[in-house]
Amino acid sequence: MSRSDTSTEHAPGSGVRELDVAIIGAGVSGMYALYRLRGLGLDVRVYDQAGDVGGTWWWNRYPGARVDYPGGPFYCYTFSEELVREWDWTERQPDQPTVLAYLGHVADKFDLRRDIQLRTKVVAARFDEAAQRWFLETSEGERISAQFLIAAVGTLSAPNRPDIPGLDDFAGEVHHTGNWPQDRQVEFAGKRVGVVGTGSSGVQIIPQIAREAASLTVFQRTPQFALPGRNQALDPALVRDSKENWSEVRRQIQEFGRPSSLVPSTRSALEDTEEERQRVFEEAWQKGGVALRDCYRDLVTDPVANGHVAEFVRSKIRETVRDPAVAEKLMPEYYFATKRQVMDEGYYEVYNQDHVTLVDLREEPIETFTPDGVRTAEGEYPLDILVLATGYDAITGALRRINPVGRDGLALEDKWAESSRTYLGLSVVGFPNLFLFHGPGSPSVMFHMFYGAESQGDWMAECITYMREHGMATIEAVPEAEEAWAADVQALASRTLFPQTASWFTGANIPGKPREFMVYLAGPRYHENLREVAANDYEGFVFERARTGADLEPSAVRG
Ligand code: NA7
Repeated sequence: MSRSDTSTEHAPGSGVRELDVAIIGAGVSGMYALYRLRGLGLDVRVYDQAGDVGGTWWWNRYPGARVDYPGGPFYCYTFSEELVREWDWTERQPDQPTVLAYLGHVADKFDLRRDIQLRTKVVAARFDEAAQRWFLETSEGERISAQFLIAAVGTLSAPNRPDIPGLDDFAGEVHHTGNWPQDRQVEFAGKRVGVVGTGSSGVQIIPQIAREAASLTVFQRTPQFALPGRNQALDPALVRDSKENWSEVRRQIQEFGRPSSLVPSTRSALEDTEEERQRVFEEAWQKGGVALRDCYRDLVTDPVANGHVAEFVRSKIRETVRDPAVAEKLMPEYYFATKRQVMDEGYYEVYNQDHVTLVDLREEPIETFTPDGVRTAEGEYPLDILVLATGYDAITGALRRINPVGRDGLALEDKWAESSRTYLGLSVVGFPNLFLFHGPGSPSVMFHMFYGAESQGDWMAECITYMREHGMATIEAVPEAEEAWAADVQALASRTLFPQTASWFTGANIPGKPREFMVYLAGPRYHENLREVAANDYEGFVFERARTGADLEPSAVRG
């Protein structure tokens, strides 16, 4: 964009809304950023395409959706003890309506809604170098100029609709789990239903559909290691104690990403005899949740240890599924727990029901969808409803779809064509004054997501305050810092088995996406790093003073 264009866009009376900070996304991170930055007296506004706050929890309202981690009563914001005390979690794995109600409560409690604009999609974002500001356009035709742009767009929010021949010709209902109808129940009763995908969403919805449908056909590409969630009512004593000792719980979350009662064992699986290992595995299996993944320290780092636990789970699948041929199709082959751990409530048992069919796409690929259903090399599967539980263009997808344009006309899509580089998982060279929540190279989905949002949000708030105190207009990471950070992310990952598995952690589920591990695996160290970078005057960043006259001077921090 030329400078003359810019001056027209930002001229007073040109219909451009001026903000200090524009935030995209009203989920967990976006709401925290609004709360925190508005507390500094900044003029902040959040834009979200959804009909209410809640982000991923607003969109994912398919039957069976619940927290896929035994998180209750710890799956929540940690910053406000008052908030902790007034909300009563009742289940170990809270369900979607409960989490959504909680997030709605947070929005009301902190009076966030007045600065959240719903049903508004940000369709374009570009950095205006002359003005040192971001310029946005929305689906509602609005134009916004903001000194800072914060992408709180979610890690699992850009649905992956697979490119399967004939999909658009299918005449029945098609629903993606991540974009479930908001205004009505999907009626499965008496219907012939097909599900593509057996990740967390598929494994959660399949038993629910099996309960109602006339027939259910599951199209499986990769068998999963699903662990029994054993969701249950929370012990009231645990809830009470955690409320009473919240500052200690918060300290543990900060240190370990979870309360210390859930911290993995420090013992190696190879220190134990086979008999002892089986006892430990069995005990963890009965406990449910991720206890099995955490019962030894080296299950995701040592291939031999991993082999032991993988074989244990396979034996459980064989015990549960009565037809040995079906059980064989369900045998996972990748390294245990190197895809996002799936938690089930009666998933394997579903395959003992006569009206449920498992189609192994490795042996029997889909040739095409037809108006009536699916055709594979082996036959036809007539369907009334198709559920796509096919996941997401994870971690980078939502922001890539907005495709912000930074300095020198650099589009994020091009910047990230080969590698989704960031500095600290929250800043990108070439994109001044853009901050990311849970970006690639941050601990994101492998640490406490609420705490992570608070820590990053606090960092952003302190950074903006620092800039205003020092009269700086822009901040941008330097290439050397970005390079070093990317190397650190990969070095940490290479000590584990994660990079060896095709998963959404590595971008392998999306054709053409760079193949690299996208999560920073040392959560506690990450948050330490953020604090150190700030304490060292934002090491790894460069600042620029305001270039032109008084109209471009940043407004003073109020309050
Ligand atoms: P996931 O975990 O990415 O699972 C998606 C599933 O869909 C997985 O089984 C995929 O097989 C399958 N898939 C994707 N594309 C296709 C095509 N083209 N054909 C057949 N099968 C396909 O997404 P979820 O929504 O289940 O879970 C995402 C996160 O949300 C989860 O981790 C929780 O944190 C909540 P694949 O394994 O790629 O071979």
